[in-house]
Amino acid sequence: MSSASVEPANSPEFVDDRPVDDSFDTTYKEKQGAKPAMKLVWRNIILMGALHLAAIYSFVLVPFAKPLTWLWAAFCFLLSALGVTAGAHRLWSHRSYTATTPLRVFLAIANSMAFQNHIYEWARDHRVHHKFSETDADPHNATRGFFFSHVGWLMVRKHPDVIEKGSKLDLSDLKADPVVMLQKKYYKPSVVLMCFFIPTVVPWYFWGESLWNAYFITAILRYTLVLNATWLVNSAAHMFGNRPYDRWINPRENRFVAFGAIGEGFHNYHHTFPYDYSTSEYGWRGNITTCFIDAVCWLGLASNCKRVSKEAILARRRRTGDGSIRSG
Ligand code: ST9
Ligand code: ZN
Ligand code: ZN
Repeated sequence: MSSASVEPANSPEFVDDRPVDDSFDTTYKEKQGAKPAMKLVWRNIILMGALHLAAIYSFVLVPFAKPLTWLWAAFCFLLSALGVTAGAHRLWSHRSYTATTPLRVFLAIANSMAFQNHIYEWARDHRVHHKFSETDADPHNATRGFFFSHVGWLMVRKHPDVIEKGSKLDLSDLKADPVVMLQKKYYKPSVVLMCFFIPTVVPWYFWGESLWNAYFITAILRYTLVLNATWLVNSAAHMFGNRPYDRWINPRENRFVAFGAIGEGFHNYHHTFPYDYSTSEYGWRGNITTCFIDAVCWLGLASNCKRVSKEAILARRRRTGDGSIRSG
């Protein structure tokens, strides 16, 4: 595996030789005066409500399903989670490592299984989240409360500043990636196939599971669990936990979230060093996504993993951390 150590102090993030537009912008100031009224999107409220009711019903079916169906659901969880963590997040939003075309195709397919908006939209919203974190221009601004940052932001029209600031981001690297653009073009059919059809049909065809159980457990329940594990990064990991790297920002280290989100809950570290491919100081510990990226590097499918040096982490902890990590 090839890896590159990056110094954190004011270091720009690079796509090859160009910066990635995901660093916190200290110059942005929220507009003075009354905030625009919240506009509810009833279609999303109803669909999200129905999805969660169906997920609760799916729990009841779990004991009646075959053990192979449970394993398949766990596998689909992992695959769709990797499409978000190793794909949309660490590769496409932050360019924290480089991936070959076969790996990018795999991650884009896995990402469609997660059905969390296409990669282009996900990465654009995520860059604007890092750049304008906890302000009006942050799509899931956690200062608007747990519910808003968890799921509420998907049920209302965006604050105009999100769109205004987002439209000024440099997304040329995403536009230049044919895999990202192809997934964008065929997003709807790819979601029907990967998020719903394949998860449902495989248990029915290969081990005789009922289509009913397969649909509710491996499509609906698995999808809802991946969504909530992801959303907890925006809500819980912006509110609960320590801030060993930067006590002046909201994002926290939250091991519970890291477990559910296969390594993405070390959020104080991640907002301090967004270009680190591991999103954590601790490598493989609690971080299936880092294990995956290291494995694909070993296979020759990825390279150029950016990592912050131990010395730089220590210096940053001493300079801006909350002192919650004492050793080292
Ligand atoms: C979902 C996404 O769940 C989850 C993302 C989570 C992120 C987590 C990050 C944490 C770190 C990583 C951890 C990973 C952990 C994974 C663990 C796995 C186990 N800039 O959008 P519209 C433009 S999705 C620039 O309609 P409204 C836009 O292009 C779930 N431009 O805004 C468009 O322009 P045009 C499924 C922007 O009307 C126009 O504005 N999906 C930006 O305000 C209007 O766009 C859903 O539930 C921007 N940032 O509606 C709902 N944003 O017209 C999907 C927008 O020219 N979303 N524009 O094309 C929606 O229905 C709507 O977006 C809305 C807002 C109702 C939320
Ligand atoms: Zn965040
Ligand atoms: Zn990020």
